Amino acid sequence: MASAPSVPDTTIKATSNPIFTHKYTADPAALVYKDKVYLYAGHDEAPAKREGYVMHEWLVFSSPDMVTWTEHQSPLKAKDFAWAKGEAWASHVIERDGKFYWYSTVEHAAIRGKAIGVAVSDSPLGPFKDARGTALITNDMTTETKINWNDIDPAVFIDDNGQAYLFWGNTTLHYAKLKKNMTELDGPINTIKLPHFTEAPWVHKRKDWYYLSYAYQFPEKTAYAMSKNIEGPWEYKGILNELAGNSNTNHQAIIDFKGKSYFIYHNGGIQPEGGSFRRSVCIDYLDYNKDGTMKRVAMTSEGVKPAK
Ligand code: FUB
Repeated sequence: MASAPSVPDTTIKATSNPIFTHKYTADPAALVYKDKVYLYAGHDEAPAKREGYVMHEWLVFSSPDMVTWTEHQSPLKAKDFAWAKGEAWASHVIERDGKFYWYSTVEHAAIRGKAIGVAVSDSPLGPFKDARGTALITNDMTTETKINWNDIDPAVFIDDNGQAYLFWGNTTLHYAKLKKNMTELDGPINTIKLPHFTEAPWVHKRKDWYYLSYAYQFPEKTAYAMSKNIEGPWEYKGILNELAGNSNTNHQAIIDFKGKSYFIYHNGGIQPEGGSFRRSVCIDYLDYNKDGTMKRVAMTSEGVKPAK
């Protein structure tokens, strides 16, 4: 692996998949804001051959065209949440009224298990700071499974009427309304049942359809469901992406940018040391059928062309 560029603000041309080869990147979440895409990723730092995640911080990259990326200074670390022990697992950043909210999975220091925190900033590039001083979701708030990593992988969606929702989970998929301040739940925690749900929910809307994509089975493929209502019922629609090479997890973000749709995911494609704990973000096009269903993603080595 090439040595890491010095950040902040190093420019990278991503002319093939994986898009970054100077460091391992996982669990992509993407935000389109004004005329740029902001790509947030976990940083896989496990040494070669080590089995198990080593993840201390998240990374942020921005691009005007999906190919030329600027890497910025890491804007958030797991330990920026004073109540967290560490472990910067999957996250999601969303904008509301000019503020940027970063929902993050971390290991709680005092309450057994994973938890979800929220950090806030005036800029998509940070600096971000803990918005609550406490976790938004802790393991003791959900009791369907005995595992302690079921409260992970936040995905936030703001519906057309302004109501925000937090989706999250491993093994069991949950959602709850968020207050307008984006930092408190606004009602009960609900459960959604989908075939072979593992983790990594992502919600998006196109025309009058809501889409809920997620990591399916283990090793993970990506599957999805559709609904006419954000609160369901959700109808399972099948596999969206096959196993991504050399990684037992997958984790997708879906965006539209400059007239095209994109599927952003990770694989273990950097050789010789890439794998399930040294993952790499990739981008391919996403296409829809006339009835609104999504075509299965064609993962490519070439990746995407500059968006105009
Ligand atoms: O990166 C750690 C965990 O692996 C994420 O939270 C899951 O989505 C899976 O990708």
